[in-house]
Amino acid sequence: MIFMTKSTESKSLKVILIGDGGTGKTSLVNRFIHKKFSSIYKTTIGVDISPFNTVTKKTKKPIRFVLWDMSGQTHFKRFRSRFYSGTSGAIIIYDLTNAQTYRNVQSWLKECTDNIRKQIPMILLGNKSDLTELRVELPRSAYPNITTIVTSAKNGDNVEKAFFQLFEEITEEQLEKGDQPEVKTTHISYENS
Ligand SMILES: Nc1nc2c(ncn2[C@@H]2O[C@H](COP(=O)(O)OP(=O)(O)O)[C@@H](O)[C@H]2O)c(=O)[nH]1
Ligand SMILES: [Mg+2]
Repeated sequence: MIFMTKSTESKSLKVILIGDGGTGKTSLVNRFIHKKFSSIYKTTIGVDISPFNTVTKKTKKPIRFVLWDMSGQTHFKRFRSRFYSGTSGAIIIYDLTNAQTYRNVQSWLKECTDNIRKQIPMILLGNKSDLTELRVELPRSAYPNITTIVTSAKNGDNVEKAFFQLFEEITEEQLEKGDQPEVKTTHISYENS
């Protein structure tokens, strides 16, 4: 389902899901929101936006989170900067059976810092833990500064735990403000000649 949230609506917090195509971003959102799983692989075109209301321990009142699930195949730069704009938290996903998706976490992290330019809560998910036979050896703690959780969108292992781990890391200040639309400013400097 694709629809837009208007900035005039009540405060909401944007959480993005990023990572290589095929790692399970769409499946994780499906598991978390609809409690189901499908093995039919549909490439996400553009972005799927799923609003979700929950109460966090910090706020004790309902908060509206909006999950943004982007296609890994979307290469347009302008689209991407809009995708990242106003993000309060990020979930980065790799596939436990595919070492390249783990190495690529590095470039996803870089894309985040390049586009967001402020510290936001982030979490790293190693997905497809149900495929124990296919799991590959990965360099441990390649990303030491980010909490890593092993999940399965297929059987649901750790999925709720992972999303809530991130929701709880959202700060009071972020909750207070909600999404802040990006303000574009032009800097003009004058030089004395
Ligand atoms: N076995 C298994 N397959 C998964 C899991 N998560 C996703 N998949 C499968 O991996 C493929 C890609 O998943 P998808 O959610 O579309 O990935 P996305 O491109 O990152 O959105 C699909 O065939 C899914 O059914 C999982 O936890 N376990
Ligand atoms: Mg997808």
